[in-house]
Amino acid sequence: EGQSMKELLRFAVCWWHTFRGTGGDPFGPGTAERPWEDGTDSLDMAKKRVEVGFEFIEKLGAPYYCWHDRDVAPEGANLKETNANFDAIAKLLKEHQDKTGIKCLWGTANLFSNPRFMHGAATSCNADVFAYAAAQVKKAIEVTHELGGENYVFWGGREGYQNLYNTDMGRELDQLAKFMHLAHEHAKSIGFDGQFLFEPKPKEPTKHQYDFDAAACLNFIGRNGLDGIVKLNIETNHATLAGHEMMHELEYARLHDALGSIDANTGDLLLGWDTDQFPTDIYLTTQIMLVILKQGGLGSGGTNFDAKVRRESFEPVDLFHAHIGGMDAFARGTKIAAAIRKDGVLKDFVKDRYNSYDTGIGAKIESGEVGFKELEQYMLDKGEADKNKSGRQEMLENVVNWYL
Ligand code: GLO
Ligand code: NI
Ligand code: NI
Ligand code: NI
Repeated sequence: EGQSMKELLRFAVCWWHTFRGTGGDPFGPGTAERPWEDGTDSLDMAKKRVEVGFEFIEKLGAPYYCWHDRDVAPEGANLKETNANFDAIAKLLKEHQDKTGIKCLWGTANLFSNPRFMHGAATSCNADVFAYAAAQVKKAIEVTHELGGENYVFWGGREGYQNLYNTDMGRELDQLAKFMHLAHEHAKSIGFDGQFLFEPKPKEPTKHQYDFDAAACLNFIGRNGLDGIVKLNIETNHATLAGHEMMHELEYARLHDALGSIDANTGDLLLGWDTDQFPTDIYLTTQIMLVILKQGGLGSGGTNFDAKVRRESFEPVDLFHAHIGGMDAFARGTKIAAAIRKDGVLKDFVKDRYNSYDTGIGAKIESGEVGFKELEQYMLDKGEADKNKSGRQEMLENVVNWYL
């Protein structure tokens, strides 16, 4: 549809799973063989990972990468040291970007791992923690800007609560809104015009996440004057944890002009948590691409593989196979989605399904010229609603034709 697949998909490799993933889970330590790792979180190790990481992304041929501050650079003894570590790594990342042409799709701050965030970050009951989170996000936005990042993500890992008896929800929501406005002000002041993105996710880690799903985020955005300032980064496994299909979340975001980017992965039907598996299901990628093509692409967003190899996949080469499989599934899904759009059957069917709004009482509802009184009179005169307007038979025939 006028865009090359590369321009459209804008694949990104995520730093955290790909280069920091160990295969550890709550029941046991890491299993992954990562020959370059020395088992420390030192600055030297972080530098080594930049070499390995860029070699990997370049060999894979992915145009973008994404990071959290703490997966690229280690935390120091205090904020000053932490920022100095980050600066040293940012310089190295920039050199590698310039050398390879690989670009930063987005940066973000990890406001969920350190114990200081146990009661939240922006929504913490402790003002010192709010200040720390602000300082951390300030720095992460600045580094994203230095690296030419095209977006900046906020996944509110600890922005939620467990129990309302000890939580002032109204106050926490206001704090989060204040935090977002301060972040926006700072971004403007340094000339960073990358898109801010919320990443909705329910249940993990807090019971009641304020950013539960696209609808919850959009309500928060609209209510707090953040329209357009914050769009959404939609992740498949988060959609399914919220009880939605990925396609629903994407379309809901798109209709609100808020579909910014995607975290491409998939969940597991039988496992109830965010398993972050690589997407290989062509039906899933077709659905995703139907919405993305309808929007005409993701703009500054992209397709970030927020995905990890299984605990049993311990050899480094598995990281290549996994990404290639994901890219292939998206390429095939794109072709199928483009073909579905080109033959127009689905579009015509949907149009046909609502055609009772083209004339008669439907047209009057559309134009707003009737109220409840007139609608009641219409039904009183008519007696019974005509239910057979769905074009269901033609739809079934067309679906059968596609599968044949
Ligand atoms: C966790 C999220 C996470 C985000 C990233 C941005 O479930 O998917 O990986 O994508 O942390 O903060
Ligand atoms: Ni994610
Ligand atoms: Ni996730
Ligand atoms: Ni994730």
